[in-house]
Amino acid sequence: MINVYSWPTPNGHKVHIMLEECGLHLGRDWQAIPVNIGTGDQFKPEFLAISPNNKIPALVDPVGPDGQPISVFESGAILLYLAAKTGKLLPKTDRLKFQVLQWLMFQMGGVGPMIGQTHHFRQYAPEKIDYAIKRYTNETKRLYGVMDKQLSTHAFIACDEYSIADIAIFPWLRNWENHGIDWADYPHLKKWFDLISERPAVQRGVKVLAELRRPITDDKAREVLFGKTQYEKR
Ligand SMILES: N[C@@H](CCC(=O)N[C@@H](CS)C(=O)NCC(=O)O)C(=O)O
Repeated sequence: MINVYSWPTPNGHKVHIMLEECGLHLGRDWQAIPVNIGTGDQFKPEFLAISPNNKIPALVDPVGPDGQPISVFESGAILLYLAAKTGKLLPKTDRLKFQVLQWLMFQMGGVGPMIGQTHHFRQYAPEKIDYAIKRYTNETKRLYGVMDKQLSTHAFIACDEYSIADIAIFPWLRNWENHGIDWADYPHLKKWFDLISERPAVQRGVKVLAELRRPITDDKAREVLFGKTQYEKR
């Protein structure tokens, strides 16, 4: 049984969706172990032992590539690990594989971090800082524009095959209402978004642990995620 240490956030959803897309089923092949990032589970020594950056998701597979147990953190690395393990969702030819990898990196280095900041300054920051809201909202709109343009000539984000790049990006756009986005400006991206939303494995994946999610409004969660606890030296 693969253990996924996770929480119902975009980075957690990527892995839940990937497992289901690969034909690995929740309860049979894998289980989700909740790491409540609002109460500080991510700082427990046993979690830090597999995820030293104190972030979900992390995966522990009792049967790694050499038959020995393996743990992997960073959602992009986990998607690559599962693609290698199952032979799915990463094209075999180098040309297509690198197309997918570049869009995966685009998500990991751009879409995730930037939309994360947009969300932070629009939703969570205790003061409304106009400069930060504009800076990250504009950057988010720019990234939506890049994806819209790419999807005007490709069926999926990296190429004409569904891949781990689509799985990495999709969960980050589910919160589009909080990103200052008008879908009318991104028709190709909207079409892709609707198509991915309809996939049964995606629908199963986004439900995993969903009942545990709480809005980050209490002082404890803010302190853990954005205050003293987050920045303690460990
Ligand atoms: N680059 C990391 C980012 C992971 C990440 O930011 N996880 C968030 C939830 S989406 C988290 O665990 N936050 C807890 C914390 O910052 O203490 C990945 O893609 O896995």
